[in-house]
Amino acid sequence: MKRRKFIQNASLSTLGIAVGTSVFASGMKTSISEEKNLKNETSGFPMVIATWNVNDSTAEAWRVLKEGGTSIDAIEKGCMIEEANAEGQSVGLGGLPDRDGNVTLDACIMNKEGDYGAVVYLQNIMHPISVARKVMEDTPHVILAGKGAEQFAYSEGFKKVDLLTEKSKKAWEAWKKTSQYKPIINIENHDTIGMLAIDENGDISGGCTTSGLAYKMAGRVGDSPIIGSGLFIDNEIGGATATGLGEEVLKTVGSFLIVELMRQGKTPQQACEEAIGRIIKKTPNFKDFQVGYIAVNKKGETGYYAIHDGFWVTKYQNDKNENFASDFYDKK
Ligand code: SD4
Repeated sequence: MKRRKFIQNASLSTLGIAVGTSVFASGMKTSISEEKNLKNETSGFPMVIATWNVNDSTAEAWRVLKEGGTSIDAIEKGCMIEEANAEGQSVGLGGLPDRDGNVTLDACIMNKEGDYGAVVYLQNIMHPISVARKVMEDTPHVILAGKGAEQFAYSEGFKKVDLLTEKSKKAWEAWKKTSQYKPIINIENHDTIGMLAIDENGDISGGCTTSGLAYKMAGRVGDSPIIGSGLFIDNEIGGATATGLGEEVLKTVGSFLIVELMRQGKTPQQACEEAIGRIIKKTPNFKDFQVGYIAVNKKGETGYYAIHDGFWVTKYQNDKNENFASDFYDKK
C-alpha cells in the first residue's frame, strides 16, 4: 500500500492517536484537577512542561532543576522515567510495535546552545533519549539511524533489552487478527513525551521520545526525532514540541514555526494556535487525526493547543505538578 494511502486510511484511533477521550498515562501519582484550566496564567522558572499526563516524569525533571541541575539533565532524567514505564504504550519499554511486531524508537534532544542529537528507528535500547544525548555530545553527527544507532548505543555501554512486553505483544496480535492494514484497536493510553524545561539560570532545553505510531509501516520515522518538527529550542526565544500524527507535524515544521512565531512577538498560546491552524488549513481530513503542541517562552510562560479534545499536558512550576486539559480547535 502506498504511504499516502496508508496514512489516509489509518484513522487516528487505529494509529494510537486518541481523539475525544481523556487520556491517562498509567503510573500517574497525582490526580488530574477536575477543573479544566484553560487560562494557563503562570510563568517563572525553574519549570518543566510535557505532553500528556506524565507526572512522574515532570516530578523527576523538577527534582533535578530544584537541586540546581541544568535543563538538559532535567530533560534527560524526566524522559527516562516514561521510557522505562512498561505500562505506557507509546514510548520506550512496552511501546506498541510496528505492523511486523518490532518496537522501533525515535528520540531527540536539544540544549541551550542549540546543539541537537537524535536517534531514529532504534531497536532494543530502553533509553533512546540518552543515546540521542550521546549522539549530540560525543559524535560529530546529529542523527544516527537503525543498526548504526544501536551499535553506537552498545559501544557507549547501553544494554540490549527486549522492548516488546506481553501486553503490547497481545495488542499487536489482536490487531493482526482483525485487519492487516486497517487496525481497529483503540488505544487510550498516551504518553509520547515532548518535554521543555527551564533551569534556575533561565536556560532552556527540550527532548522528545516515542515509539511512534502503533502498527506503522516498518522503517517509518515520525516527527519526534526531527529537529524543527517534533522539537525546537532557541534559548533566546523559547521552545516547542509536538505529539500526534507526525506526518502532519513534519509537513508544517511545527515546532520551528512556533518558536519563530514567538520570536515575532506571539505568546506561546497564540503560536501554538497558529501552528495548529496551518495544519487545519492545509489538511481537509483533520477530523481524522490529532496533533497537539506545547510551547514555552523565555519568561516561563506556556501555551498548548490541539486539533481535538483529549490532549493533556503536565506542568511543574511554582512548586505545583499539575495536569491541564488543552483547548482545541474542533469544537464540532
Ligand atoms: C509520531 N508524533 O511518531 C509521534 C506519535 C505521538 O503520541 O506523538 N504519539 O508520529
